[in-house]
Amino acid sequence: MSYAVRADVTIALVISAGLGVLLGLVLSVLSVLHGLALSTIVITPSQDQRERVAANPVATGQFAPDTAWPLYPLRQVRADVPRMWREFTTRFRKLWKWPAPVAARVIFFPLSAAAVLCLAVAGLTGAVICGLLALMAQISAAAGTVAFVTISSLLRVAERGWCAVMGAESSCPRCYHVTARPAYRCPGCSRLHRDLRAGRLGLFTRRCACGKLLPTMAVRAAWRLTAICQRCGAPLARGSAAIRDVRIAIIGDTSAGKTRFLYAGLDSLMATASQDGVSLGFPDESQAGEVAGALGQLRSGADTVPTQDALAAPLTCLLGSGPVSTLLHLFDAAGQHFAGPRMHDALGFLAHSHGLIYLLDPFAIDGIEKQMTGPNVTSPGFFHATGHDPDVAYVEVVSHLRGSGVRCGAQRLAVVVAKADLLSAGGLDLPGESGAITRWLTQMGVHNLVLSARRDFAEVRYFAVASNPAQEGKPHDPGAPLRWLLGGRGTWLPGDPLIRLAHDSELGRGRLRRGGPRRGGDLAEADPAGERRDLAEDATAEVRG
Ligand SMILES: Nc1nc2c(ncn2[C@@H]2O[C@H](COP(=O)(O)OP(=O)(O)O)[C@@H](O)[C@H]2O)c(=O)[nH]1
Ligand SMILES: [Mg+2]
Ligand SMILES: [Zn+2]
Ligand SMILES: [Zn+2]
Repeated sequence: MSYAVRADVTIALVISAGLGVLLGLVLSVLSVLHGLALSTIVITPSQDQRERVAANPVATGQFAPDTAWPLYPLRQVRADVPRMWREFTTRFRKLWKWPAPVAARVIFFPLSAAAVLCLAVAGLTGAVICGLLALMAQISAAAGTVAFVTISSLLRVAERGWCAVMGAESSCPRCYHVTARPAYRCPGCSRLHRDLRAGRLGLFTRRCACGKLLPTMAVRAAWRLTAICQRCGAPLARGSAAIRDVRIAIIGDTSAGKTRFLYAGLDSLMATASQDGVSLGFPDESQAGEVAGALGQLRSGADTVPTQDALAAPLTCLLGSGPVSTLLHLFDAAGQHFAGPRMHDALGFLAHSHGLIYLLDPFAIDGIEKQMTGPNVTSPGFFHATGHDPDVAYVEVVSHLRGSGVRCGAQRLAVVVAKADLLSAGGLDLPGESGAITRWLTQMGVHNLVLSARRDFAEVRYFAVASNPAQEGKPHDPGAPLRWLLGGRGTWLPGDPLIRLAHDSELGRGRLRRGGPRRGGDLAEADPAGERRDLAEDATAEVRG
């Protein structure tokens, strides 16, 4: 072969190869464009859900994963890369077959050889480009997955930590189910999202199947979406699962004064809260109306009508505002219901309550009339107790609770001697301090209660209350048992008379400066060492002494 021919062949080869590279580039661009944008296979939320259910079948008592768009590196990339490859190989195969007939190749020999070379180079170029792109996509997807898993794990740990420190939970007013993770309803399509934690559907936000962007994590969703009970579907109070949840049950015999105590206690709590500008509201509007009516009646000074029926749902109020507020649920659970058809309902709440208030009707104590003097005692109807011996009633109620698996040992018990104002009118002034009330009850023969309560509960304190409207400095404050139980869960009202007492005392001033309650609308923060409680007790004892 002459030099000139060799040069021509080389030029032809170079041109063919050059055209091949160009063709390979065009093929790759077309494949990427079609594979990733024009004819892409979109993994929809329902397809993603189906795949996950197929991989991990839903067991009884579990729910299928939520329908929201999965994060790109966690699912869609696994559809896009193969799609891009398929686009490239299909296009290349079509081109490869084009100069296929052997006769044509022979007839157009030099040209067909150049075309084959051009296609081979195009295929190689395309394969290298698509291969590199696929590799890069897989590497960044893997890195993205690691980053997402790390961040979502950290977010979950942070959320769990917040809930543990704050005592944040959600409790259902209908079925009393308690959980740290309620469901949320999408405001766009009403679809339920049962697991809104940070994860494969989104770290800080997720896109619902309907396209609506939702916040993730209970601490953020609590204020923007409607929380829903996982068990019965009832809507939960705003802030549920993001703020402290305190559940207190009021138990006692018929006519012991539970309902009146509940509203009087609430009235006192409102007064204490408003002194320091802490708001106290009712998330449920119908309950707000109910409370307004009951408080109106109480404040008018009229004798409240005895209520036979306990509350069907707990009364829920929101103390404070923002992330350090508290949802307080007060449940009026009549003692006789533990033996009746509503037992299951009442026990459902009691099993999850943080504190119990046992209302004791002093007029039901045997021989109380002998303790009283004064003109009122002889007036007709003064002794109007309709209940049983409080000692017997207590033992019955608590044995019912324990028999039903309610963990009394984990709860605080406030034993509240009710109707202290009526006793005063009869010339019997009850002491105000817990130890003195215990001694008085023992003297009155209420031994069983005093002895068993100490054993049955984590902590017991005795109160004497007059369920009357709130008044500054009034004795027998019905808010005191509520504040004590709230304090046990870390919610201290800045205006709490006990705290202010401690604050004013010499002892209190020195110690409160380090961790004293904050002023200005927020509730005081959790009190891990119970320091303020001790202070208040010290100060009370000091003032008394
Ligand atoms: N004066 C006064 N009356 C009370 C007090 N507590 C309850 N009562 C009255 O006792 C009756 C029964 O009270 P109620 O709260 O309905 O009892 P419940 O059945 O335990 O809910 C009502 O007439 C109340 O007005 C109190 O502390 N002082
Ligand atoms: Mg009642
Ligand atoms: Zn939606
Ligand atoms: Zn429920």
